[in-house]
Amino acid sequence: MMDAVKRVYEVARQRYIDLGVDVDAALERLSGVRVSLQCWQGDDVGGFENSAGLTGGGILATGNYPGKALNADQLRADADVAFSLIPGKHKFSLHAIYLENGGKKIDRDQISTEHFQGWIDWAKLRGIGLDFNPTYFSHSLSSDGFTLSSADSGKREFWIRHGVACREIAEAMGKQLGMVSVVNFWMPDGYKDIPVDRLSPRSRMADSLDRIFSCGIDNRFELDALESKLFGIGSETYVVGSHEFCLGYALSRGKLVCFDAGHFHPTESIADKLSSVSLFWSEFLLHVSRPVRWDSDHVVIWNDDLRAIAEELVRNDLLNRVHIGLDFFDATINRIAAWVIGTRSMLKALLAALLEPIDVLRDWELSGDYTRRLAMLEELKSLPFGAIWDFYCEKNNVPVGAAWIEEVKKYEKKVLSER
Ligand code: RNT
Ligand code: ZN
Repeated sequence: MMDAVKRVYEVARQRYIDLGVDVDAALERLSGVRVSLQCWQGDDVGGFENSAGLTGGGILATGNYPGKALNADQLRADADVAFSLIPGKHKFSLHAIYLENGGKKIDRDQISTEHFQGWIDWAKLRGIGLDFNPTYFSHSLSSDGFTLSSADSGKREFWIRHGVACREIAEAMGKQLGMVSVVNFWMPDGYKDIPVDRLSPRSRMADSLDRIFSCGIDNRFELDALESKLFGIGSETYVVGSHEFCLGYALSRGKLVCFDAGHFHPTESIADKLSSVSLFWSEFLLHVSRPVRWDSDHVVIWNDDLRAIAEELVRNDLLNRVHIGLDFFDATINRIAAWVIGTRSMLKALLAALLEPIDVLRDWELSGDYTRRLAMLEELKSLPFGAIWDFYCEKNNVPVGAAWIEEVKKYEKKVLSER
């Protein structure tokens, strides 16, 4: 261990201990958290079905930074670099379009575990978990903006078959990896302009989901979540899978809800939702993202929004009940760096929350001493957090501080620039 890192750590640790914080326990708890890195940051949500890339669905990756992954081997190699720069053991979240089809066209309702076996073997070797996402966008049968809620029963059946196939694949992943695989259902269905019938699409969507979930899947290995959204590009006025739809559906059917930080009104924070959810759900999923003026999916940074999410998870003891997924796709910067920045930020936010002297803060709140509460929350911000974080990185054999950037740059020069 680098002497300086250790020395500064010891001093910093004492500062936290003086406030009554158990630093060793905080580091121990952090090492048990698995963050799910979204595969789609690696290639701008393109996938390997064909070369068309992301089309439709109301989401958009902007930028043309060179060197994106063009096939599964490249994406795995890139993810390996990211994982080597992030402390701890984590998960990788795949979308159905990241199949390995051996050059043959396999439509979405025909996919099966064999098309993802390469991913499962890779994950197993590295001790990482896999999560899964059906892909309800970038397809000719979703180009009118409707999938599971389509009025066209043929289309709806196709997308139901897709959902069923995805759950079976995820169950196989979970079984082989010995770790539950969360399947997140996000459907872009919606109208650009004012509909006269808001009910029928929602009723068809609920029906389709019921059909998908009626297949017996072992919940020890696979869990389903529903991700709501306020609006998308092209679905500005009406989204079938709104917050209330997803909340009601999930609660009545025993499914998880997924909260994406960019899917609500710009001033609405998902942090405040977590305590309520914790009363009615045993587990839930997050899509940690960073909206900038809209659901822009910027790389997650350690800002107040992220801090608030982490604080709610820690203060309410939810780390064992939350599945933390990341969801951003920035194509203007090195994509591996994007993963590393976002995941390290998420972990930093969690560590900072774990280092709060929460008992004393709670006492002050209960006794009405809001002056002390606010004063302490401000003072905590300038404690020597960085020294604890650096120590954690070093302990986990990943670069301390900005040193990781050089690793990414080396890989960029050697590998990415040759693509
Ligand atoms: C879209 C949703 C969804 C996607 C991914 C690619 O608004 O956030 O989670 O970003 O499935
Ligand atoms: Zn999302």
